Amino acid sequence: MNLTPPQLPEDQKPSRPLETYLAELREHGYTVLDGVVDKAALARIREDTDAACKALGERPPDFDDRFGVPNSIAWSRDVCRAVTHPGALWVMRAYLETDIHFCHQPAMTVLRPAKELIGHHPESGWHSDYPYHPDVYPEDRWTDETIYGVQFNICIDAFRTDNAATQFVPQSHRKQCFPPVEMNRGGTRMGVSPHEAVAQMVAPEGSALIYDSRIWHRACPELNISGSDRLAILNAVCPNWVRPMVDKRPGVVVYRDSDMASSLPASVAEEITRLCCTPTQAAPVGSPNILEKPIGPRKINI
Ligand SMILES: O=C(O)CCC(=O)C(=O)O
Repeated sequence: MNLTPPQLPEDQKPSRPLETYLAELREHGYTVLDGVVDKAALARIREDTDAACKALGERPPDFDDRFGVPNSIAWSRDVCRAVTHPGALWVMRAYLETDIHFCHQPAMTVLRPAKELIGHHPESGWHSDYPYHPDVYPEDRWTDETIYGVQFNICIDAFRTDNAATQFVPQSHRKQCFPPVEMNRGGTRMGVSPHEAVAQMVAPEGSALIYDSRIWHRACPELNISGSDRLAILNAVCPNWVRPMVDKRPGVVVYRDSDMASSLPASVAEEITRLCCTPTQAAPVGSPNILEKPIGPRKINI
C-alpha cells in the first residue's frame, strides 16, 4: 500500500490536501472530495448520458424515479477518467488499507424531478451499502473493526437539498448494524422521530461523495423539487478479494467491444482494468468469508 498521496494534474486537483479528506472520512464516515470532474467534462457527460438514455430499449419515466444507464465506461471517456480519479482512489485505498475493486460496473444514475411525489413521504429506502447487505456479511454481524466497503458517488450535478441530496444519519456507521426496521416504516420526515437525526449529503457538481458503506442512507426522490434531473455515478468499492455484488463480466465484454481502452491515457485504462475487469482476488488468510453466497440475479440496492 502506497500511503504517499499522488501528485495530481491541475484539472483534477481538489481544493485541500488529500490527507484532509481522508481524515474527514475517518472522523465522520464521509467526505466530499471536490474537483474530481471539471466543467467541460461534466457538460460532455450530461450530453453522452442523454444520448445513452435515448438509446435505451424502454423509455424511462420523466418524473418521480431514479434509473440506471448501463455501460457508461463503454460510452464515455470522461466517466472512465472520473471513476479512476487518482486522488479519490488514494483516499479509498488508504481508508480501507488495501487494494480495491468495484463491486458492480460504474452505475450512471438519473434521478428525475418529483411530480406526483411532491409532498408525499414514501416508505422505506433506508439501507447500508455493499457488502453490508442482509445475507452477505457472515451471520450479518459487523463487529469486525476492519472496514470492508466505501461508496464512491460522483456528483455530475450538484447534490442540494432541493434536488434530493442523499439522506443519511451522521455517525450511524459506528453502530455496526443495519438501519432499524422502524426507519423503513412510514415515510421519512426529517427532524421527526425516528428520523430526527437525518441530514442530507450536500456536494458541489464535479465532486465525489466518499462514505463508509455502513452509514445508514436513502435516496429521496420525493425531495427533487428542482424540476431538473440529478445525475450521479454510483460505485460500490471493496477490497479486491470481496466478491462483486453482481456479475461484472457482461459489462467487461461491452467495454472491451467498445475499444474505449485504446482512446484512454494508459494510467486510466490500467485502473479501469484493475477496478472493473480483473477477477476477484484470493482473500487474505483470516479475513471473514464475504464470498460464500452464490451470485444470483439480484437487484442492485443502491
Ligand atoms: O442516489 C442517491 O441519492 C442514493 C445513493 C445510494 O443509495 C447509494 O449509493 O447506495
